[in-house]
Amino acid sequence: MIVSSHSYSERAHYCLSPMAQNIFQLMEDKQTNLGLTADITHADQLLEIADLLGPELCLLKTHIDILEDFTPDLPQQLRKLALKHRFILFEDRKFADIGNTVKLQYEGGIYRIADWADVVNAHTLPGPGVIQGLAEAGRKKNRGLILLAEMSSKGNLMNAEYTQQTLQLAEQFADFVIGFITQHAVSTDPHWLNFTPAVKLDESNDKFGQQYVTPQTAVLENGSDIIIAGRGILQSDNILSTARLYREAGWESYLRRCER
Ligand code: S5P
Repeated sequence: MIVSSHSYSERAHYCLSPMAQNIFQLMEDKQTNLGLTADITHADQLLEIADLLGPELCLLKTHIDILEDFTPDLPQQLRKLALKHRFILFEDRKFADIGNTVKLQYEGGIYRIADWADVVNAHTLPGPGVIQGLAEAGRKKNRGLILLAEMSSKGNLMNAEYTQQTLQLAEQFADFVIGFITQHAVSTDPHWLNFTPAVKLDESNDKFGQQYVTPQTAVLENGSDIIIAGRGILQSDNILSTARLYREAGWESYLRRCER
């Protein structure tokens, strides 16, 4: 796959989705392509980290359902921080059901995800209905959807054909789908955002088969646009200085890619 050497702001012009446009522009303006996966189980700690690391990030990825002490006002506090530091809120919900069900899960329940998450993600296994259901709730709020095209976990079942079929589904909903969770750029089309989780400065695995790549490999070799790091930052001694290292590594790699 030939990786796009266009700048993020150039790529913003190709987007049909206002959310994708916004993310490309935000990255260029703020000079960061770093996302943080905030797999944190207590609200006060989540808010504290979001406030501390917010200036370094283009995106904060949450798993809202792992919080031990969720309260309905928490999402609004996260939104305030997202506004203060200018980052995108991505709820990593991985919807994977029929359209009617995912719409209910997206809009309702105790989390009311559609009210606060700028972007969410979904598996394409159920077919186009999962996207249609989410789009019915998300389009009117100008939200964006990311499709899982490749996963980082060892032994996952997403083969090359699945990834290509996911791209084809995305193309049918290009005003709402903004890109992919993927380990490699899925298309040469410049408007798709490639989000890569499982990024770590030292390549390693965890005991459950998580497989990490470095920021350099992700951006320069694999064509990632947004690197998303979690434990690599959160388990370090000084999370702010570590986040800055990740930010630098991601941004340098992007600049080098643009020079190609
Ligand atoms: O393929 C994937 C897709 C996702 S969204 N592999 C992943 O690890 N993720 C998510 O990224 C996962 O749910 C977790 O929130 C994060 C990885 O965290 P880390 O601590 O291993 O960096």
